[in-house]
Amino acid sequence: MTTKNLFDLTGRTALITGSTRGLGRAIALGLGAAGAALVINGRDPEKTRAAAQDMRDAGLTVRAAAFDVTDEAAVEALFRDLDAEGIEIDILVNNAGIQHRQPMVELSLADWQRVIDTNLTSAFLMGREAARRMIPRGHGKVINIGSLTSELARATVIPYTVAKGGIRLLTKGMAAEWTPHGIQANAIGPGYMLTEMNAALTSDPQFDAWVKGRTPAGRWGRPDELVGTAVYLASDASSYVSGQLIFVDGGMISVL
Ligand code: GCO
Repeated sequence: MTTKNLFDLTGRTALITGSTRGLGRAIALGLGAAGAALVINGRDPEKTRAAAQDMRDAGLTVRAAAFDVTDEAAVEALFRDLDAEGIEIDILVNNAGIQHRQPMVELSLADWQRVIDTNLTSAFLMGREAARRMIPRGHGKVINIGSLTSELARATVIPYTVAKGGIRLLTKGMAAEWTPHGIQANAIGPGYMLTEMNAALTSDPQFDAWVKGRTPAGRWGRPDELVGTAVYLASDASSYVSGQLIFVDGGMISVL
């Protein structure tokens, strides 16, 4: 196999949760450009349909899948539908996530649970269904989207921090149980990226200055800067890599 082919995803199908916008959309476009057929997801049917059409207009093979990744029955139904359509998921990217910025002493249980369910439990629900099908096939890729907060806490985003910390260990758990079956489970830890979710931060001059000062690269990251790592972890190039969390953060996690 040539080095170029190592990263070729032709003939593979990737399901990316939360891929109508932001990091998920960028990762989906990147995996598609590497040859993968795509199943893209969002909660809103119209936004998911529109995003899928945009990607088709760009020449990609795309199936829209609008469902709530926190709803166990909806996740199970989605995979049953894919089974019925003969669509086998080779690559699962657990990207769906929300943010909620509030000090813990003011935080409601409902908001805590909502963040944990969306950012962590969904990865379990999606991973379980995908692995049930990957294990008999003897191969598969799971890529979970973590965060700098998979390692370090930031005040006012503790449910997110806890969920992303859980993603780090869930990834190791998936590796422990599924690598023996030919599946590699890894995670990507994005740094401070230019996304809608971070709009309140990028528009705050003080926070913007902090990110630029705290990051060796001296800037926010672009969503497309995750694509190389995503293609690597989705491809044969990472066939002996499992349980890892790779930070794509301009060096932020590595410096004081
Ligand atoms: C925040 C941000 C972060 C980033 C990212 C950093 O409020 O601190 O939303 O959580 O999005 O997760 O890695």
